[in-house]
Amino acid sequence: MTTQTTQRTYRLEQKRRITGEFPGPKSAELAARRAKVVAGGVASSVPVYVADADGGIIVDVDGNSFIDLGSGIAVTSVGASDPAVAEAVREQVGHFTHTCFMVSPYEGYIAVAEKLAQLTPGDHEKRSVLFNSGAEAVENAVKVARVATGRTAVVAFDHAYHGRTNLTMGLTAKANPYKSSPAGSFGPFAPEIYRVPMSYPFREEAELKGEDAARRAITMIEKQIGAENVAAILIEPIQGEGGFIVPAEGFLPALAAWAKEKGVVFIADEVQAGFCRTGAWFASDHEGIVPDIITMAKGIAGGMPLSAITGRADLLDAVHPGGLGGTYGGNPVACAAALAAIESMEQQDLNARARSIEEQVMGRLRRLAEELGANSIIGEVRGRGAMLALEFVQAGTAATTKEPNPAATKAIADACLKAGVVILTCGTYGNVIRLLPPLVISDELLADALDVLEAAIREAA
Ligand code: PLZ
Repeated sequence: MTTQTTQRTYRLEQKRRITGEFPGPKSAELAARRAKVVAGGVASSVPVYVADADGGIIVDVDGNSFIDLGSGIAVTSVGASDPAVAEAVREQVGHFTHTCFMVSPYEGYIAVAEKLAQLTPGDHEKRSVLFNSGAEAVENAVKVARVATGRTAVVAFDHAYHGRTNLTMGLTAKANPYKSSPAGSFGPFAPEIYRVPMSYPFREEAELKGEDAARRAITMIEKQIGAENVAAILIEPIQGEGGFIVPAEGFLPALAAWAKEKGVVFIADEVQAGFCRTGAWFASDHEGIVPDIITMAKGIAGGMPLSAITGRADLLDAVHPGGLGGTYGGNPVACAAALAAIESMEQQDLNARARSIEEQVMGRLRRLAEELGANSIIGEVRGRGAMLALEFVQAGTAATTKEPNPAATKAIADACLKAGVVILTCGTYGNVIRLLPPLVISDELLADALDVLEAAIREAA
């Protein structure tokens, strides 16, 4: 297979460089200022403060250059300062920054909706609404499903992450830190949310087929809720915060078919997996799923805050005029950024680029896992496109109890950071390292980051 490299030129030198100690003096000064005014509930993964970012590089205020394997949690797929996005933003702010689409509308919003109708799965008639965050998109998908069906129950899955607002906290599976901790709870949570098991191939007792995992969930729904009461099932086609869990083949199609048969709205939360991340426009595309409603955010607008729901016209149009909206939803600057970011994705064929990243990373990590052997701390290497992960277990348990190893996971992420690679963890058990590089990262920089990661894993193993 050919290896697709990026043809772009970068504004910042694409090289990892740690100049002495970090956090350096300027980051330390900002940390001290922060401690006096920023709430402790907001945590940051790295102790350095950003001065600039471009391509696969983040430069801190003390002049250290880190390789970015997080993309600000899967946002800056086109890079953190894509020239086309930057230019579109500059152009738009020179005209108007805001009028509110609900007061005096503008073309950018419509152009984004046209693009979404074209890119999302299925060639049926579609409608879109734009918002600001992923959580807001999920909330609104549920609002639409409830009005359109006249039903109230919403089904979510184990290991799911859908946001931090009240409804989306309820939809999220993991208690600490999202819903509560020993310090207290953010509840009470919204009612009429039901949780069913996910297909998590690595952690199924026996090799459970996708259809069987779907049957397990469906049986539970029918028994405990009753299909006729279910407004929507909401699922991340590849789970993000929960651990980059790719369900067994056949799981998603079986759920979607059941939903269709029962008049249940099938909502795919593609906030993290969408927009070229998995080597396709949407993760739903890999199994030919056509969701009734799809939620999007993150990668959509090259770093500007924008989210969207796109779905069947009959569902979206069931809501009364004035029922959906918000002051900032579909902000004109964010819309201009989205149109530019999507054009960059098309022009640079970032779907192909994500598949090339998968080949390079998977090849190396699978070789490493094989070399370290079946009794090592690497439980599984998985993912699609540039949404890849390693799940770590206690040595010797990969084939049996698969005992999670959050300590090794943290040690590896810390070692990577020390060497100048920003890497994120995730997972219900905190034992997954996820790789989410900007899709415009160069092959050389990616290889350098993998050298660092590989050394850190060997050290921890
Ligand atoms: N749905 C699938 O991944 C956001 C959040 C990290 P917002 N994921 C990263 C954190 O600790 O807050 C996400 C997601 C999926 C919804 C959301 C929510 O998107 O833009 O953060 O609201």
